[in-house]
Amino acid sequence: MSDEIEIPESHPRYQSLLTRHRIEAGVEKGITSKQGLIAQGRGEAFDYLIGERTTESAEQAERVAAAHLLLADSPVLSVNGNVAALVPGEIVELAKATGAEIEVNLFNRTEERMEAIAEHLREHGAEEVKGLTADGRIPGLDHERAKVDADGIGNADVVLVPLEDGDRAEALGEMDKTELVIDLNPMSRSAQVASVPIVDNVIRAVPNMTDHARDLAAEPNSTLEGIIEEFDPEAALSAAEDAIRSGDME
Ligand code: PTJ
Repeated sequence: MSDEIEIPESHPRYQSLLTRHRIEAGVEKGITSKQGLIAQGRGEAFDYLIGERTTESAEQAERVAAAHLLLADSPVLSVNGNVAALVPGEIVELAKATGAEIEVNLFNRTEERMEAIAEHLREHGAEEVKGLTADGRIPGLDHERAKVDADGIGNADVVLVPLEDGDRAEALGEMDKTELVIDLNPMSRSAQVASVPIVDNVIRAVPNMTDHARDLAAEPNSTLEGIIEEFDPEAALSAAEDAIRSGDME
C-alpha cells in the first residue's frame, strides 16, 4: 500500500479520508500499532465536533509552543506510531525550523517498530533520530514506556509530545520539563498536565507550529518570553471544551 491515495480535494471529507489512509498505511508498514487505529477514531470524533479546523485559541497555543521550542536549550520532538504515519515530513520540518532533536518514544515499544519508525523518518529527511539507545529512564513508569535516550528526552528542557498517553505525560511533567502536548481531547490527562495544551489535529498543528517558528525566528528572547508569559493553559483548555460542547464554529 502506498502512503497516498487519490482522493479528490473537493471531497467534503478529504482531510479525514487522507488521514485514515495514512494511519492504515502506517499499520501495514509496521509503524503504527493497532491501538493507533482506535486512538485515531477517538481523535476524529473530537475533531468533528471542533469543526475540523484550527480554533483561534489552538492557533495561539501553537505560536506559544513555537516560542518555547525556539527558546529551549535542548528541545525534543517525541514521535510515536501515529505521528510517524501522519506527519513524518512535517515533524522533520519543525525540527529544522526550531533546532529540535527528534526522538522515537513508544507506548507499545518493540525494537521492530522503533527501527521502522526511525527509518521512515530518515526517508522523510531526518538526519538523526534518537530513541534507539534507550540509556535513560523516566522515573515512575513501567520498564518499556520509560525508555528514553539520556541525551535526548532524558536531557531535554522542552518536549513536544503529540498524542501521548496520560501516565507518561504526567511522569514527564514531574521531571520538570516543559511539555507541549498536541491532543484533540482537552479533557485527556496529557492535555491537562501540559504547560502548553494544543487542542488541534496533529496534521494541522505541526505545520502551523513550523510557520510560527519561522515567523518568530528573528525575534529577540524578550519577545518570545512575552508570548509565553501571556499564555494561560487553563483558558486554552476551557476555550477548546466550549467549542466542543457548544458546537460553536466561531
Ligand atoms: O505508537 P505508540 O505505541 O506510542 O502508541 C500511540 C497511541 C496513540 C496508540 C497511544 O499513545 C495511545 O493509546 O494513546 P491514547 O491514550 O489513545 O491517546 C491518544 C490521544 O490522542 C486521544 O486523546 C485522542 O483524542 C488524541 N488523538 C488521536 N488522533 C489525533 C489526536 N490528537 C491530535 N491529532 C490526531 N490526529
